[in-house]
Amino acid sequence: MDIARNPASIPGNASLADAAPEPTAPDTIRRLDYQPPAWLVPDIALEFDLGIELTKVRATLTVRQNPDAARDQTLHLCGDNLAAMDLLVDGNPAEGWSMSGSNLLLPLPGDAHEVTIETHLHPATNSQLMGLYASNGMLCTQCEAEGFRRIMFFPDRPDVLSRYTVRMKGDRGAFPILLSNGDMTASGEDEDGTHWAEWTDPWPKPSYLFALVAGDLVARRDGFTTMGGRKVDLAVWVRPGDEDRTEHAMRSLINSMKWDEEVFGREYDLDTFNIVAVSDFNMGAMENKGLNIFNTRYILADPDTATDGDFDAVEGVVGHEYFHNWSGNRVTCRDWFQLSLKEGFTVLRDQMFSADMGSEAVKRIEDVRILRAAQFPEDSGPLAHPIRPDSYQEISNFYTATVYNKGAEVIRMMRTMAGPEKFRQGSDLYFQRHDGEAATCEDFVKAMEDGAGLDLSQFRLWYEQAGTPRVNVAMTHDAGSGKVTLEVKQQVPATPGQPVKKPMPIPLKIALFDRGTGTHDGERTLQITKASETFTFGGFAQPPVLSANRGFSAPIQLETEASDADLTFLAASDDDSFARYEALQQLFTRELLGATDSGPNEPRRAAIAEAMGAVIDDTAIDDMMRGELLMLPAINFLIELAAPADPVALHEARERLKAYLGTRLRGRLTALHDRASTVAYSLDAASRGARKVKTQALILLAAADRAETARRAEAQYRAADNMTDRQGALAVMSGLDVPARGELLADFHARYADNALVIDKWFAIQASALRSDVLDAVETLAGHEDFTMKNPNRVRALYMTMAGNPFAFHDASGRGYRMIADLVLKLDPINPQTAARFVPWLGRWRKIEPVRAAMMREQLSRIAAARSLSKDVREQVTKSLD
Ligand code: 0A1
Ligand code: ZN
Repeated sequence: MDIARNPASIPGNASLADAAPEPTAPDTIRRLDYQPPAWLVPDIALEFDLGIELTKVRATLTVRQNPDAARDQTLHLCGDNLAAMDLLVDGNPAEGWSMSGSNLLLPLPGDAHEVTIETHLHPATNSQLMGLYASNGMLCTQCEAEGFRRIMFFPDRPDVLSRYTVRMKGDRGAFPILLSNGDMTASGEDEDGTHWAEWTDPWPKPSYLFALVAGDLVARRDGFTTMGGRKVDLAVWVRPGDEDRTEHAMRSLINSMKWDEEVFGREYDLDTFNIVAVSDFNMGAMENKGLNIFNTRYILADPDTATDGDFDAVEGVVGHEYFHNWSGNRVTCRDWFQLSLKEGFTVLRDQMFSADMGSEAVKRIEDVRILRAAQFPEDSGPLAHPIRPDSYQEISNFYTATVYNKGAEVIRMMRTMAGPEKFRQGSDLYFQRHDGEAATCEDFVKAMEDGAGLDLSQFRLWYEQAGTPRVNVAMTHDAGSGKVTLEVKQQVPATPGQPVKKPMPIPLKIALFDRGTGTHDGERTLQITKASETFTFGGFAQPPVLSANRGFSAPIQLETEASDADLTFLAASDDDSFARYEALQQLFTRELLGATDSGPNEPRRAAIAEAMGAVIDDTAIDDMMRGELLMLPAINFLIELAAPADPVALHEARERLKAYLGTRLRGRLTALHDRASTVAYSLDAASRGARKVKTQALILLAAADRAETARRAEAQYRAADNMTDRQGALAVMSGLDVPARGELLADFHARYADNALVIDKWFAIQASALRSDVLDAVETLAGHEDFTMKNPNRVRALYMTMAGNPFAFHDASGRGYRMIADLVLKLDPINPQTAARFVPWLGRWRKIEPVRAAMMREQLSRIAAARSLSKDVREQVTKSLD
């Protein structure tokens, strides 16, 4: 560092002490305040002198006035926890600069300049995992959404696109591999034991897509030739020893590249595509241009250590990040309010990809289950926001199930309305119109209107209004005329800041079944646009059975007046597999919600057992679907429907129903488990399906006969040649009070002691146990030598699992709530982004019966009263208390 050129020491300039931000209330950023940037940065050259303790970064920014913005002679550069150690304009010491909070303001006299800045970073102490940080001896970056400002002063906003050249040098022994975006254009060795590499990314990109990785890594390599003939070198980089667990990730990458060409016509655009797996990561993965960085959990998979669900997650996330190359990178977001532009669309794309790689029907059910478990509670709670939010304090809090999963549902509805071919024309037009731009959700909708030929004027409400619409369909039949009338009413609930809502346009797929023949006269899509409207159909001598929201054509809460008999009919005969699943789920839900008030409904329980028996016997469905149909609704979904709920009463009703079904169907479930146990391990659907039904059978049997099922589960555990069977058996065992339980948990730990991802499972299995001592176990595990607050996967394995376990979290003593509040307070100074993700669990107090609700609120107030809180946690806690 050249002290003389450190602006902090230049008289007349603000000193670094002045740069410390004032502790003020967090500012609210508003969508409608958007202004284009006054300055653009067409080029940036970055030089890194790498070290775990100290990394020096020198940036040269070519800046020029933006002709499309109001003129401003001051260049606003964002910074976060940075000091400029050197600051030059056109090669001369900068003059008149100042700090505004942590940002740097630099007056510039002309239209175009070259600005040079040096910063010093301390990766080893960066526990937030944003910006440049150290993980297991390697260096890596995370810049979305606002991490680049922790590396370099920069207009860190997604509408400033630059061409990056990155030169990095570092110790050859510590950092043998040096990676950044784009393609490597030069490299060399120096005599002092260091080496260097230069990477050039020809595609202009926003700073959030910048990435750098340096460390001791090994690669699985492969290649892909694009439809245009470009030969792309592919590499999946992991720590030495992990390379044998990267085959599935590489296969998923190649499948994604091919699929995006075939289904969306999108081709890859560099000669290199690198993926790096890191064990300390706040989220799932990151789509940095040409250098995707992943949480190890979404890369490493082999049969011994990863479940079938883990394999699917790897495929889905590898696909998701790859698809961002177009939906996110080539066309990026103008501002962070447009996040769903890239995330909603990319989730839809990864869902379609996974459906094409496996079973479309099963994938749809899984996706709806996730939506209901994660997004519906968000949409009806204090943190509800539209898929395109109007304001935020901390953008990290808006990487939500609403922006991602509901965002995908909204685009899926456009696809349903347009049909696949027209939808493709719309997406082609979107990519063609906006390639190289930072676009808005409105741009996407307009391209869909123009390209797919849709009128989306009312549909734009899906971007504006939060809340899950409630739709009620009442059917009447007139025997004389043979007419069926559907009266459809909708209501969108009030959400924070949106007390009054307009009716939404809803594409509702329906079919009217003839009870006698078990068939229907064709599926129809009703276009609902009003608060109340009727639809009439002729030709029905008998009242038909209504099958509605088939394929979950709209993300709504549907209420119908279907009788138990209608639901039993649909559960047995509907030709739409989602609707069949849904009919069974509704029967379960009715029974479980009713049972907490008036005890079990005998005829309904018997009907459910019969329907489940039919599912077990049905040779027309495969085991993957069978496993899905045998699953009872999650408690967290039931809480939504029962609000205000007594979660433990719901849990008990659910256990009683499981015990009833396990007893009534014991013979068939045992036979199913026996039959499935003979199927050899492979990754094909039949073998995966067999493993799925095995675990579902054990879950139901365990509620009926603990001792016998414990023997069966122990045998499955001991005989297992794969993680799906082993984890499934152990999860069942861990809920039982049998001597083998402790032994198997110890065996599992010893067997996988050096595999962090499997040790995460060991923590999670224990935190998910439906046992009265589960909170004691969580407390003990928090003191275990393998537990650390520094690793988000480990924290989530223990505490996110506990928060999602209603039996633990909603313990009548309030201890579960206290433990989550303690965690938030302890984690916040270490990793605010991850800490903030625990707050919404406490924020659901309005859904819970008053005694527990008061205790949940009390814990929120306790967090709110803490002397210093991050912006992340502060925003979530304040909103949750309102
Ligand atoms: N764009 C990524 C998600 C992501 C967002 C923020 C992060 O910061 C820690 C990391 C990843 C995706 O959708 O995959
Ligand atoms: Zn994404």
